[in-house]
Amino acid sequence: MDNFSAAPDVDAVVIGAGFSGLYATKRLRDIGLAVRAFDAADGVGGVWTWNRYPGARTDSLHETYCFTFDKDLVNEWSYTEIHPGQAEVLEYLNLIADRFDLRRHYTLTTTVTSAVFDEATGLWNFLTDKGESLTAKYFVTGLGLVSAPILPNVPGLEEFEGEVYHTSRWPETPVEFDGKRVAVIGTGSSGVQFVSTVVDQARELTVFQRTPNWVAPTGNRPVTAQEIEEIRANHDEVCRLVRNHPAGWPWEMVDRKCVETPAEVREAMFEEAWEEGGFALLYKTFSDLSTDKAANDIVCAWMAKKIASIVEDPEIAKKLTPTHPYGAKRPPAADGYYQAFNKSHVRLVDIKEEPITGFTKKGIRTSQGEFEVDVIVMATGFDAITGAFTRMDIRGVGGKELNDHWSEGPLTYLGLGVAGFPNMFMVAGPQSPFANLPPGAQEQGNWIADLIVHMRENGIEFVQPTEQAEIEWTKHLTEVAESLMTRYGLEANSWFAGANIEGKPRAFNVYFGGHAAHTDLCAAEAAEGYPHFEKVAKVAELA
Ligand code: NA7
Repeated sequence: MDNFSAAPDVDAVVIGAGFSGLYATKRLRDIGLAVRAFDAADGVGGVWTWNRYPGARTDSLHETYCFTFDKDLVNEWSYTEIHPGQAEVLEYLNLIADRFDLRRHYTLTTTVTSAVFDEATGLWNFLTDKGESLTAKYFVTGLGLVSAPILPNVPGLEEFEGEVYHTSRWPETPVEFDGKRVAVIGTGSSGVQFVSTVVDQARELTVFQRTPNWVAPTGNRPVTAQEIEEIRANHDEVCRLVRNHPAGWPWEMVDRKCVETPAEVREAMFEEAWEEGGFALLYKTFSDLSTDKAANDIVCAWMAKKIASIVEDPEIAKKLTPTHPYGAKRPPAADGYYQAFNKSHVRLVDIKEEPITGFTKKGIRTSQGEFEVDVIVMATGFDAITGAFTRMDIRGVGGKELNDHWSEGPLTYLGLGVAGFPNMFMVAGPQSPFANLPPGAQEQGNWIADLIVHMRENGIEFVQPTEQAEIEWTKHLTEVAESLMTRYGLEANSWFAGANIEGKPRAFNVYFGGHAAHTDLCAAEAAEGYPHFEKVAKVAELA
């Protein structure tokens, strides 16, 4: 809905209607700004409007995959499952939009194609794909980490006569798989969730795997009434735990080393965490799995045995077993994924051995033959983190293109701002923490609103991080990623490192120092009066 058509110039433009954009819109509106917000989808919900594929659900835990700023809402709303499914998260985000009267700010089904800073006016000029242009003083992005989908770079897709879907562009009307021959390309979170969900519907299911993943079970189950009551009664404690956990999880960090623990003890702990599911194996067992390769080798050897114990054919088990460390790339979770490969109608195609060379009328051609199918599901992922930015035309001071500025990978300060792009702020943008998203979106939305209030109170018209701050942040972020298992991300085609796309700059796109450390750094930056930002009254004063 568009309430501002008579007066197109507003204080702030927000792009995105997921957790990040919705909360930023609310906060900016609450500090008195006139806000217009845009989203390409036809509804609010961000990634959850697009990723409707069967099996889509969070790996985050229900009590933390939500905002915490409104205690009444915390006491009124709860998800029904430990790992909420797509429909429920979408329902929650729609509730947020309604409850806080955010819809009136949004123009949906509209893509902002360019954002150009005009030095003459000191304003950002925006153009949309619907031909609208408007100006604003502040530009806030909530573009999402995984919003720019990619397809395999092989020819012939238009020749295929069956159905084709991308998991992130899933239709709203249900897709029937009963009795069909289904191909799935990709074994990231979307691929493994999809496979586990449709395996018993399809007549044949062929999984094309480029890189195997360590797939833990989810541990999903209904949330009990008693759990909801306890969470509400102890909500401050849940918030404290999330605030202090590197990944924004409601868990205390463990302080015990895998390499110092006897084999029987650690195996019992791995088993218990595996049963609990999701990220319990990574976060609830030992503190050195992410930092010490020797410790990581131990948990990987244990998981490899686990896969071998589930998958009956040793050759298939071997193909399904990753060679990269656990955590080098984003580990998915799904129930019954490995078990699916014991079914006679399920095939695994290792495309490192047998590359896909093209699509045909009837299916998929590899170097060794043709696979005839009725449906092709692309679970091939995204030009993650930076893609939604670099697909736009964003230009700052002096016409500087963001694409040029980021030609060797993203450069930001704290993931919040970019040198040369005054009054542009990012929520969950490149170089921000990779963690449970809603707590970070709330922290960062607050931080941006507080900075704008500070600007207003101090006669500051323009802010941007200094180039030096960007260089230091990028250096720190890289050192952190290189000190962890994420350093193996390049070999594992990790999108954390831009390595899932040929030709994309290899650079760490997210901060692995953790949600807690990042929140502390942001708080210190604000408390000290934003020392890493230039703060000026006139455009000409910007360095
Ligand atoms: P991901 O995690 O990027 O997974 C994409 C998968 O598709 C992954 O297995 C890729 O292999 C594979 N892929 C990508 N391009 C190709 C081509 N050209 N041919 C064959 N296979 C390919 O995306 P998801 O949607 O699963 O998950 C994204 C995030 O959303 C997830 O991590 C959560 O944070 C939520 P690769 O591993 O790159 O070799």
